Amino acid sequence: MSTPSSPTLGIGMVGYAFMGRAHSQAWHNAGSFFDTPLAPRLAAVAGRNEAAAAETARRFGWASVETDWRRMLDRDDIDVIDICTPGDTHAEIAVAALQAGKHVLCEKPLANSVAEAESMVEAANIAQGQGIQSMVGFTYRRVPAIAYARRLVEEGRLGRIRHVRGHYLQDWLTDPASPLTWRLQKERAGSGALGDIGAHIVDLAQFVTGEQLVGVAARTETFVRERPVSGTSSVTSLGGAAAADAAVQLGAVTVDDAAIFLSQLTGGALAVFEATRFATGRKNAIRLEINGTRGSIAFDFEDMNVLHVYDADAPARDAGFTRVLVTEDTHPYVAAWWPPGHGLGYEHSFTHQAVDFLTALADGTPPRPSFADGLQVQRVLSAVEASAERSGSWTSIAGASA
Ligand code: SOE
Repeated sequence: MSTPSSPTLGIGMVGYAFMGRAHSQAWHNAGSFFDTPLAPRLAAVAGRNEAAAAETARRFGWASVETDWRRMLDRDDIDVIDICTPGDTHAEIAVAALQAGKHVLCEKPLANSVAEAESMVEAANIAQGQGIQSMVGFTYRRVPAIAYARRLVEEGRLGRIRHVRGHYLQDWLTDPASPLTWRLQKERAGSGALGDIGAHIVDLAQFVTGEQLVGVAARTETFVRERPVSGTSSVTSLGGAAAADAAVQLGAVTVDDAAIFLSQLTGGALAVFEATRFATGRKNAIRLEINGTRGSIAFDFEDMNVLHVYDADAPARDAGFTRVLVTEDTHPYVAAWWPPGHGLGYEHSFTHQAVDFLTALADGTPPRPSFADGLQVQRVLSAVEASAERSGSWTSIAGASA
C-alpha cells in the first residue's frame, strides 16, 4: 500500500457511468493493495448531471463534484484528469487538460477519428517535454494472464510468430428492442463493435507480439439498422405489434454491429480478427491465440485466470497445451492480491492500470500504452472502415511496415 509519506496525487475524473465506476474502484484499490509511490486522492468527479455525479461521489468517496470539467483544470489540488466519457469528448478534454499541465489517462479508443487522435498525440508530445504524461486505457493488457503471455513472447518462448487470432465476442445487442444508446451513434462513439471492442483485440495482438498490423482486408455489418430511441417505449421485443405501436420511436443505428478483418504483422505473421455484439451466448469472450515456431498461447477472458501454453520443444510424448492457472505470486500483478488459486476479476485490470500509471508518473517515464499507441490503433480502425467501404480490399496502415 502507499505509505503515509507517499506524496498525494489529486485525481479529477470526468464521467461516472460504467467506466467511471471501474476507474473509481481502481483509484481506491491501487493505493491500498499496492506499494504505489504516489497516493491517489479522489479529488473530484465531473459530470453534467449533478445529482448523478454527486451520487458517484457519495458511493465511491470522491471529495467534490464539478458540473463542468473545465473547472477541474483550474484547480491546484488536481494533478491528473481521468477521462471516462464517450469518445466524442476525448480529444477536447485531453488536449485542454494537457495544455493546463495535467497528466491525462484517457479511456479507449483514444478518439473517434485519426485526426482527433493526431491532435491528442501532438498535445501529448508537447506536454511530455514539460514532464506531463499521458496514457490510453487499454486495460486488458493488465490482465495477469495477458501480461504473462507478453512475458513469454519477450523471453522467446513462442519463437517467431506465425499466426494471431483475435476475437472479441459479446451478445448484448442481439435483441432488436435493445435501445439506441450513444454506443450506437457514430457521432458519439466513432464506430460500433469495431472501436469499442475491436480496438482491444488490435491492441492486445500488438502488445503481446510486440509487432504492428501492416494492413487489413475487412467487412463490417449492421444487422439491426433501427432501434427504439431510449425513453419512448417500454417494449421488450420488437415484433410486428411493437413496430405498429405509435409510441415506439425508432432511430437509425449509424455504426457497425460487427467487424471482421484479415491482417498481417510486421514480422510476417498472418492474423484474423472478429469483433461482434451478436455472438449469442458470448458475454465478454476476448480470445487471443498466438502460434509461433516454438510454441503457442491461447487465452479467453471468460476464463481470465488461465493461460493455455504449448511448448513445441517438449518431447512429443509430453506435448500438449498446459492449462496454467495464472494466480501465483510470480505472475504479473498477482502478488499484491490473494493466495494462489483465488483468482482475479475484470475490475483488477483497472487497478493494475492505475498502479502502472502512478508508478510511471513517479519515475518520470512515459507510461504505455501512450497516446501514440492509441493513434496507431485508431489508424487500424480507420483502415478497417476504409477497406469495408471498398468491398474488403487490402488497405495499408500508415506508419507500419512489413
Ligand atoms: C462494451 O460493451 C465494453 O464495455 C467496452 O466498452 C469495454 O472497453 C470492455 O471492457 C467491456 O465491454
